[in-house]
Amino acid sequence: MITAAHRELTRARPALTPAALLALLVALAAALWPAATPAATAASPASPASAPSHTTVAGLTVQAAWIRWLPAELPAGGYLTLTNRGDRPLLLTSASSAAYREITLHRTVKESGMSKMVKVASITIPAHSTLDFAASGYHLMLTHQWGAVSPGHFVRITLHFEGGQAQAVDFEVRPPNGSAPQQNMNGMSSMPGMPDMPH
Ligand SMILES: [Cu+2]
Repeated sequence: MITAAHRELTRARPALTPAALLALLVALAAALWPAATPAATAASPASPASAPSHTTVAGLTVQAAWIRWLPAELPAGGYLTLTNRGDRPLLLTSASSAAYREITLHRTVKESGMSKMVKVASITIPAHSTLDFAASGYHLMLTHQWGAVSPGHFVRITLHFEGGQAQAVDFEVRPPNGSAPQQNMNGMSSMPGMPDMPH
């Protein structure tokens, strides 16, 4: 059909100018693009915020980074322990990954005896202190998974701190029960009901 149209055009205008040819090619590309889009999206690690950054933040130590994976592409929770050996507080302001389209900083709070998750703008790790996300009620809420993420994999997430510093962290993906030697209990108590929670 495209070939026929092209022939038609060629016949109608024997003197097809380079400009007209270019316009035709652009139109052709546009017509073909939608079909190519899903595959391109699935394979593409490019999200505006996920430019790989392997910078390390001075004085920061990362331990026990893991993700509670849930089936059916339900939102997953990311947990880790951050130690700030520096003299200034570190302010975690966002996180990004090629594996998830959206990552938000969440805290589980109790309200009228019910626990619910609230979005927080930042998480502070005071100078010379350790913050265990699970124990403190924090988690990274990972939504809109891109591509294959399943238990046994590692997912790289970049933590962005105030002042432009970034730290890439590899999170171990674990099954819904956590199977986590240390974080299991805390993680379990902070996540039930998660899929029903409004965001
Ligand atoms: Cu959450």
